[in-house]
Amino acid sequence: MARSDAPSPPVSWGRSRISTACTLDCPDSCSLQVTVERGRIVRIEGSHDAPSTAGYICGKVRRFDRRVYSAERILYPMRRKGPRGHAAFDQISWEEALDLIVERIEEARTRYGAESILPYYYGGSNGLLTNELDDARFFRRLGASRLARTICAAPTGAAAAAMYGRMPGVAYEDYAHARLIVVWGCNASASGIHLVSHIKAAQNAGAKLVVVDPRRTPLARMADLHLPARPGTDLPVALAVINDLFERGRADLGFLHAHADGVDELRQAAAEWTIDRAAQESGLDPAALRTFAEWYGTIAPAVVRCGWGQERNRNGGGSSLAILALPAVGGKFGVRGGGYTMSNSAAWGIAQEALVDEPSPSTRIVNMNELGRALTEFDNPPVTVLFVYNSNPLSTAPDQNRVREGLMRDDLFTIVHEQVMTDTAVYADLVLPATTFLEHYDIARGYGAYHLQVVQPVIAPVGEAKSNRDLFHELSVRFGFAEPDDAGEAGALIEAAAKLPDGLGTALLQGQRPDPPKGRFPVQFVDVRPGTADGRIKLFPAGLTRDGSSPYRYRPNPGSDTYPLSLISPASPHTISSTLGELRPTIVKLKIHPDDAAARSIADGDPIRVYNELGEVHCEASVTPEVRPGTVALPKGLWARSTFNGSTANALVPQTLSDIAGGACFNDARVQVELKGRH
Ligand SMILES: Nc1nc2c(c(=O)[nH]1)N[C@H]1C(S)=C(S)[C@@H](COP(=O)(O)OP(=O)(O)OC[C@H]3O[C@@H](n4cnc5c(=O)[nH]c(N)nc54)[C@H](O)[C@@H]3O)O[C@H]1N2
Ligand SMILES: Nc1nc2c(c(=O)[nH]1)N[C@H]1C(S)=C(S)[C@@H](COP(=O)(O)OP(=O)(O)OC[C@H]3O[C@@H](n4cnc5c(=O)[nH]c(N)nc54)[C@H](O)[C@@H]3O)O[C@H]1N2
Ligand SMILES: [Mo]
Repeated sequence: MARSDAPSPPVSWGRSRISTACTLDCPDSCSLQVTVERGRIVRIEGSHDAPSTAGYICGKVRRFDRRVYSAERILYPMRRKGPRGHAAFDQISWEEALDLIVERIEEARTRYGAESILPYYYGGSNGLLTNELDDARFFRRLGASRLARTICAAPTGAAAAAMYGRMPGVAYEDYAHARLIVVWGCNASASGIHLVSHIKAAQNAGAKLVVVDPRRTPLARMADLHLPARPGTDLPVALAVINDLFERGRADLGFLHAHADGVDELRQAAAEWTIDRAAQESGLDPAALRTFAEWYGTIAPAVVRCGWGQERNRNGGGSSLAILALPAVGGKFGVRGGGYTMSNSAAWGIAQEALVDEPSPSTRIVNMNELGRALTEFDNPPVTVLFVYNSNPLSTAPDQNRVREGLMRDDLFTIVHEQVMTDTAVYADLVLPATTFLEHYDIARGYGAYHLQVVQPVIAPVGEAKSNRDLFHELSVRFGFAEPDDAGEAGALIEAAAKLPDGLGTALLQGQRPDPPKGRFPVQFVDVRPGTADGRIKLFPAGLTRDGSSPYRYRPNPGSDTYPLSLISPASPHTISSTLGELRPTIVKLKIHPDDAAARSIADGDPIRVYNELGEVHCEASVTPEVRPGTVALPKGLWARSTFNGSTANALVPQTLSDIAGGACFNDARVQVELKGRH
């Protein structure tokens, strides 16, 4: 089908430099300058357009042309031939592909009802136009099952919303003003590099750095104090500091009285966690934890960078609440460089719902962390059409073997809209080519850095790739949900911009990069305040836990003798989730502490088997004190090609949910490791 409604791409046969922005799932949302020669990308650089990008970007995006022009790029629609999972496909036209989608969806609707259709999508493209816009309108009109988007940031998001109404956080640049910086479960050196230089600058100016992380991350190596708490034990650690603040008279009772509810309940919940008891539970040196409490109680301005590594376990909601409560109890707000940083995406006041502008039906909600269960157990109705885009669930969702089992079902029709032949796409019945952020319009909103930027195509779509917007718009037209229009993607950009609050859209379309309404360097409790209903901090929010229990109830992971090691799988500097994992074909190394390796006669570089009741990963060992004893680490987002047996960390991750908000428990896995003969 001709791209009749496509914008004319800015192809120039000379050399041009085009300003745009990155929409990968990363807090930094960098501004880019892309050099294009004769319609081909030759250089991708960070620009100064967005001030926090400061002219530099990560190596992944600098070489993103490797994905754009990859030999594994999906160039046209393809239909499966031969058995599932064998990666054998026939090229078909877009016309045939869209016909097939209509046919399969109509069939599913007639036979089982529209709830048997499940959209599965997440962070591949973090822009406002490629993520819950035309796609959401389409699936809502269809009456498909709804996806609970819980795979990331569900516990932290629910905690920050309940306690502070998503108050914007301390800007990266303002870390320079802090005297104490606490980085809690965040590996910014990989996961959002622009924070690091500000932390270094603050340290050079005399600030102290505390890092709470079971791994000796690059920041932990630079830290004045590294607290390698066992995974999943942050709740007792944070409550012990809170308890210590109250006990030593260092809690800011005046501030709490004026601005917070639930103070007594929080104090009571914290009372059982003495420093010694929390240190025992988390495997920390009590003296080190005491030092942390001492510093937090006496140094200001103090800022906490609350990361996502700490939320991915059964206590992730409670720990997020307790960590975020620290600045309130310690009286750290109200000064530049004091407070916390969590997600800053709410600072713009942009409600995606307002952009979608289509009521949500009250259809079945499927928690995306339970995709394996949904595909193999749900029967009322079963999932019969799975529509995957912006996501690579076979790599990124828990319980990989169950997800694979589901994808192998004969009676499931799987559609995957993708850029490259991912592990998930290999199992599709229908593969559709998707544009990258260098080939379509979008609006990028940072969730760390305070950036809001227009994304524009720098090259024409590669092959027959279509953007999410074009795909779902065309499907909507076929189903009679939308009128054909000639405005195309650029029109969609203008339409969405018009719905943005506070003149943001006009500014964007005029080529500006507007600041958030309250400024780019908001001081908490000066420029920005809690967005809770009454503007007060809710230190003991109700209604968050499934069973009605206290949000601060600690649930120890009992582990077992069979599977004594704790497995974590955090962000790798080489991929964004699984995006770009195709470029890492080398066999991965499990990080294991020398004591744990010695006990298993494992030497550095040995082939090993990492296993539990859910699956096994065959890889190699990296024996290193970088991980604490009892904890082993694999990177998140690996592709099957990175291990000997094609299974990755998620083959070992259970489909269990966190205490609040149904979050994923990636860092709650327990495993055993053994030496394995060479392959
Ligand atoms: N290069 C790169 N950048 C990324 C991503 C990527 O995959 N690669 N992913 C993006 C996305 S989707 C997200 S959500 C963010 C995530 O960015 P981060 O907030 O940095 O989250 P993680 O990488 O999951 O984990 C951070 C740290 O938490 C530690 N950790 C694990 N379990 C625990 C625990 O129980 N307690 C504590 N205190 N620490 C723990 C890990 O060792 C790790 O060093 O990064 C974004 N940026
Ligand atoms: N073991 C373990 N697993 C984890 C985590 C962990 O800490 N440990 N972290 C989790 C986290 S934080 C997250 S956010 C999730 C992320 O999980 P996913 O959302 O699955 O993220 P990606 O792996 O980056 O896959 C996104 C896919 O979208 C595609 N894509 C990009 N742009 C577009 C577009 O415009 N249109 C279409 N159709 N496709 C596009 C990309 O090519 C890519 O293959 O992973 C989670 N998985
Ligand atoms: Mo994430």
